[in-house]
Amino acid sequence: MSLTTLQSVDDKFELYTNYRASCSSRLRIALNLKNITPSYRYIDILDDEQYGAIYSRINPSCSVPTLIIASPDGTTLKITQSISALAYLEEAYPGLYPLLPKSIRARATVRSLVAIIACDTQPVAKLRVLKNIDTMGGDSLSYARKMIMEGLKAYEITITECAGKYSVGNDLSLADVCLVPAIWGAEMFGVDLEELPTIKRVYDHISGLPEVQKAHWKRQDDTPMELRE
Ligand SMILES: N[C@@H](CCC(=O)N[C@@H](CS)C(=O)NCC(=O)O)C(=O)O
Repeated sequence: MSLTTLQSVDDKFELYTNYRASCSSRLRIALNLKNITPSYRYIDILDDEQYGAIYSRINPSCSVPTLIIASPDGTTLKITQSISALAYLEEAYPGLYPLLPKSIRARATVRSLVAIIACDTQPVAKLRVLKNIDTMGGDSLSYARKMIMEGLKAYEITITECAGKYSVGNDLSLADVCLVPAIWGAEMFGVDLEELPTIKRVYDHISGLPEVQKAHWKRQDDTPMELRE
């Protein structure tokens, strides 16, 4: 048995999450693909629990997710950023459903796509930004739709060159892990995906995977009953 397999069996994972948070969904999908089952801790971001005394000490950015890994030697690692957590999982358990391609050129493309979602799109349309726009009397819904569409268009143009079954070639990668929750968010805001044919084709393919279905925001233990599927 390889060391990586042993690590995956022996480490204990705790994921602070929220059903509708796309950044948490990235981790739920990646952990499902790697067949790692964490203990879930639910943070109600609609009720500002992320700013509460307890959680703000766990994650000083007052956001989800937070991934905590406890190893059998008694050491604990806390990761407070989703992309850092995804990178850690790739590096610590390379044998478990690799989500980075072998080619360093393809890896660069995957990382560009991850950044389009995680740096250029989600941060400008996150809950606290939209709440501030509302407070200032703006139209947060139109703003969110516009920013999400701009980000997804950049993703669409980029993958037109490199998509196969998935965003980059025929292997599922971290780009897809970030794309899927972005599409769930886009759907919540009523963004029309018909303008994004390559994304739609890739998304339709990925969304059928059982690991992705299980991570869907409508199927989490903290999903309100009226929104569950
Ligand atoms: N860069 C952070 C962003 C985390 C983030 O923005 N999380 C959102 C949910 S997707 C959140 O907690 N929002 C609560 C808020 O905006 O107050 C990461 O990738 O982990």
